[in-house]
Amino acid sequence: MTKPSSPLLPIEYSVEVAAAKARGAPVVALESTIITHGMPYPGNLDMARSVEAIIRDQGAVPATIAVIHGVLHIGLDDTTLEALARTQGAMKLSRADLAFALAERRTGATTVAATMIAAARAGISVFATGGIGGVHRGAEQSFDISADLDELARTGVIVVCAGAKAILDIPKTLEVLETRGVPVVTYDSEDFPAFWSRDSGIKSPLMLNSPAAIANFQRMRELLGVDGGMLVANPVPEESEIPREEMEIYIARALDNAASDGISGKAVTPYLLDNLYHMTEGRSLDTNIALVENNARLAAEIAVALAASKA
Ligand code: PSU
Ligand code: MN
Repeated sequence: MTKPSSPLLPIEYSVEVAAAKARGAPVVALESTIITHGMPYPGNLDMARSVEAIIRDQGAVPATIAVIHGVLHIGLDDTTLEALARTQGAMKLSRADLAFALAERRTGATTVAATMIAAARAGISVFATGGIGGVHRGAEQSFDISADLDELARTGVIVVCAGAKAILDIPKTLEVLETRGVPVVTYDSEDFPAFWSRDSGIKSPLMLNSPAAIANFQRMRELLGVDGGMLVANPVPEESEIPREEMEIYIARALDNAASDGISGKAVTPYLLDNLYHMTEGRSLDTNIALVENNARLAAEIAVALAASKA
């Protein structure tokens, strides 16, 4: 690990990320909530390692982001990555509490929102995840809308995901993104994907079919002075998808369980993902890993294209 780069903010770059930044090489940020709250050990560690390898194979450098004992890490070495994957009880950090974990020297994983903040602070413009948080079903009662959506509206990072998780209300999620001026670009498909399934039944607002075209769109936004993030939705590969109709049955049951167990707030998404994992006997996890790997590849290609367009 390198020395902290700021005497004030406790931020630390991995050797690999610091070197990439110094030579202007493309970097792809990765979140860590998916590791600590999204998947069980050891599948979470396998996933974290394989997405990093995929990004390197594409000629970019991975920067997994997490708070370890009060230090904001931009890039984790393998020992730290493994320790995080085994950690029980890490905080799930978003915009509201990222700084709290630093101030109180806590260990926490970053959600999409917190990873975007950290990536922007570190000068990283592309980020790969599984699925963003969004408007939950029944949000008109619960008011549960992920802070990920607000972050996409305000922070200038391209987030590559496999759509919004199908546990959410996808039409309402797209409505909020439209209201907040977040471009939603589906990669090489007309249909906005639903995480485990390639198609949500809803047309994507925008469509592009090459990393260069996505980089070019981003350049145009910058030239126009339009700030905020961009959402790139990348459908899960066909061979790994679980059909939407099948997934809906499990999701309905998982939502019933969440209601009867009185789950609310930050616990909702991890609870539902864990329920689905058990109901599908691990298939939802295999799909989740496949889609994150697919997103890591596309994010690296976009980062490479962006770096080429700036050269
Ligand atoms: N993608 C996954 N698994 C996850 C997540 C994304 O494949 O667990 C996490 C992300 O960190 C995202 C969070 O920000 O779920 C959304 O949580 P909430 O709905 O509480 O905002
Ligand atoms: Mn929420």
